[in-house]
Amino acid sequence: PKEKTPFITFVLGGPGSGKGTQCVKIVETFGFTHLSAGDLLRREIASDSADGAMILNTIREGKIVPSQVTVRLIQKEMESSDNDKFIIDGFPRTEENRVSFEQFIGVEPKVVLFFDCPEEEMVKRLLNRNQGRVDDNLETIKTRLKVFEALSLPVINYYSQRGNLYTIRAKGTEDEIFEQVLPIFTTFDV
Ligand code: UP5
Ligand code: MG
Repeated sequence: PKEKTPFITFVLGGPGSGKGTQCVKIVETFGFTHLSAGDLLRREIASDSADGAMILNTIREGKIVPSQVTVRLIQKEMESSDNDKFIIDGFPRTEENRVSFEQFIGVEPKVVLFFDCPEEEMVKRLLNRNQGRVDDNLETIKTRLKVFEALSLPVINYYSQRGNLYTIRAKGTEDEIFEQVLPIFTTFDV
C-alpha cells in the first residue's frame, strides 16, 4: 500500500463546527484513518513529552502550535499506518501549516471539506460540550474564533481557488450534515 500516493482529505472549519463528529461518520462509511491534529497534540500533552508544556499553553490560549511539531506528529501516524486513506481533521490551520505539510509529506489533499457554521452556533456547542477541554471557556473560545478568521480562512480561500474545496452548511442535525458529505466521497469512488 505504501507505493500508492495516499488519498488525503483535510477537514477544516471553526471551533465546534462539527469536524470531529462528522469525521467519525466518514471513517465508518469510507474507511479512512482519522487523524485529528488537536487529538494528537492533546496526546502529546498527556504523554509528558518535551513539547507537552508548550503545547498545553498554546492550546489554553487558543493559539497555533508551531508547524514542525504538528506535522511531525501527523507524519509519524501516516508512516505507521497500513492504510492509504487519511482524513486529517483540524489541519492545516495556517498558510504556514499548509506549506510545511507540502514540504514534509509532499502530497496534496484530493478533498478539502469546510464546515461552515454560524459563530453563535459554534459558541453554543462548545460551551455545552462539558468534556473538560482547557480551551472550552468563553475567553479562549473568542481567541479561537479570531485565530480561525485571521489565519485559517486564508487556507480555505487557497483551496477554493485550487478547486478542491467542498463547503458544507454545518448547522442542522448531524444526519442532515452528513447527507451533504456523502456524495462528495461517492464521486471519488473511495
Ligand atoms: N455537535 C456536533 N455536531 C453537532 C450538530 N450537528 N448539532 C448540534 N451539536 C453538534 O463538535 C463540537 C460539539 O458540538 C460537540 O459537543 C458535539 O457533540 C456537538 P465537534 O465535532 O467536536 O466539533 P469540532 O469542529 O471538532 O470542534 P473542536 O472543538 O474539536 O474544534 P477545534 O478546531 O477548536 O479543536 P481542535 O481539537 O482541532 O484544536 C484545538 C486546539 O489545538 C487549537 O485551538 C490549537 O490551539 C491547537 N491546534 C494547533 O495548534 N494546530 C493544529 O493543527 C490543530 C490544533
Ligand atoms: Mg475536533
